[in-house]
Amino acid sequence: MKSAITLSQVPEAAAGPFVFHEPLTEGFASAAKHGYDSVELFFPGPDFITVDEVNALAAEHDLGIAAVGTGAGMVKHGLSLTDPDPSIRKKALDFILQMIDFGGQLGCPAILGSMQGKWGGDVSRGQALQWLAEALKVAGEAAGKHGVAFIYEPLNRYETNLINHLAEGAKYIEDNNLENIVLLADLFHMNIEESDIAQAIIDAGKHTGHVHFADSNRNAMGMGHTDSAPIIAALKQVGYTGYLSAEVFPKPDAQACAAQEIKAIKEALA
Ligand code: LER
Ligand code: MN
Repeated sequence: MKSAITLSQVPEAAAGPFVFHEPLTEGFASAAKHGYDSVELFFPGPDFITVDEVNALAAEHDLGIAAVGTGAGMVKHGLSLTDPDPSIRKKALDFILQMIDFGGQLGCPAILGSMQGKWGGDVSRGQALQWLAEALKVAGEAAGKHGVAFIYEPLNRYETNLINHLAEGAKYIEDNNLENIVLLADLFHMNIEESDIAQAIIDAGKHTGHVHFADSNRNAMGMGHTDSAPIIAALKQVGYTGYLSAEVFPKPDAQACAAQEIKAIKEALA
């Protein structure tokens, strides 16, 4: 398993669970200084910066790119894949496909979190899940052209009412024959929803493709009450070799958070 840390450039997400919000040159330098293997990028959209510029920063600091988020499509542009308005759903999918291409050119997957939306009002749960599956089919194919997967993230109940558990996500992928879609095990969401985080990872088996390594309070691991040992054992048991990514609040400050998280990752993997 490899370490990653989040760099956000989205002003609307200034209070979100991302460690470094300063200009990218500083964020990359800080990630490298703390000894991370890679960065996870949260950008306003696919045109924020060129692929060449990101590759140059990665090469300069000897960092990989773990993944790119798509959440700005929701927090900045109000787009979701399950919006009742078909034109919004189309814009949402277009945004995601552009982020898949952006990430794909960097050799990394894109993540679907908040842009999955919610069901309610005129939209039934079944209808929303059908729209989501149709979009995931297209996204999985588009990602496959770049030789990467597309990452779907079950969220806690306060952020979506679609899929809140890893096992539900695994069943949804299988029932809908979704190819090239992997699940994101965000330990913060799982702490709220799962009865046993490690067992949930074991039950989801091969489907986990990315991990947000957050403690129970969404601070750096070691600052809450999640026991990471059985979770790491479960990830090893299912053959997970991907990233443990610091999608956490920058508390008490970004530098101390980054230091605590890499210490926790190293200890957990030792
Ligand atoms: C995104 O990775 C996530 O975990 C969400 O909680 C952001 O809204
Ligand atoms: Mn997450």
